[in-house]
Amino acid sequence: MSLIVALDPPEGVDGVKWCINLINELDGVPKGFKVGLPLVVKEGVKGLREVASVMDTELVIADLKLADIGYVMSLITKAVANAGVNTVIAHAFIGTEGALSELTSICNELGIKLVLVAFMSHPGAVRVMKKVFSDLLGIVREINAWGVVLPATMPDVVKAGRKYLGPSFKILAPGVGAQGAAPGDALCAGADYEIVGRLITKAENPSKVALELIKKQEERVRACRGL
Ligand code: NUP
Repeated sequence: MSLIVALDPPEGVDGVKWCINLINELDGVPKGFKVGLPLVVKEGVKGLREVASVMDTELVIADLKLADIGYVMSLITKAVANAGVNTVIAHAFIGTEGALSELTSICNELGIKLVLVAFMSHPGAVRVMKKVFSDLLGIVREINAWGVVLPATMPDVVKAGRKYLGPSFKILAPGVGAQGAAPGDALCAGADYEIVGRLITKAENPSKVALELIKKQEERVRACRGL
């Protein structure tokens, strides 16, 4: 199972109800769910707790893209861990001393998986992130993060990341569907999971679309591995 569903409630809905409906609808289909600021800003940590409590998946991810001093990131991480999250996403560019080293310690203490963003999926990410990509991967390796975010929209970047990091880091690749990447391309390039939001959450029949997507991932992976 290589699908993580991103739950970003749109404007004008009850964010908690919207997420819970989708979680129930997608029961047993994805490997994990990812929520972020669109839910937490709207509904608070209380809302996050309600949503996390109905997730029955291995991965319950808070994508807050933390990018602050260690002390502040620790406060936030403790709050979301208390709300039932088991994985947090932070930016790699903030560096280790005073930031990611402290966050790593807190995550280890709390049993939280840490995922670092080393390259984003939107076109504008190239301008800066391309220049510092190997430094960011170096940070991921140095702090021994559980995983890294690399763009499904740029399979070559995923491939380069896998080559640099080797097999022991998880690669999570957003950008499939609404941002244009095809299902399975990032998996073929070395990703472990593809993160998919709107293609599924805005569908009339989300579970049907999610199951079709998984089928497409499997077909694509079989083809690229020559199976
Ligand atoms: O580089 C990134 N790109 C990206 O889209 C890093 C991310 N974490 N994401 C997240 O993936 C984004 O915040 C959203 O929750 C999800 C993609 O959603 P969609 O474009 O499939 O709707």
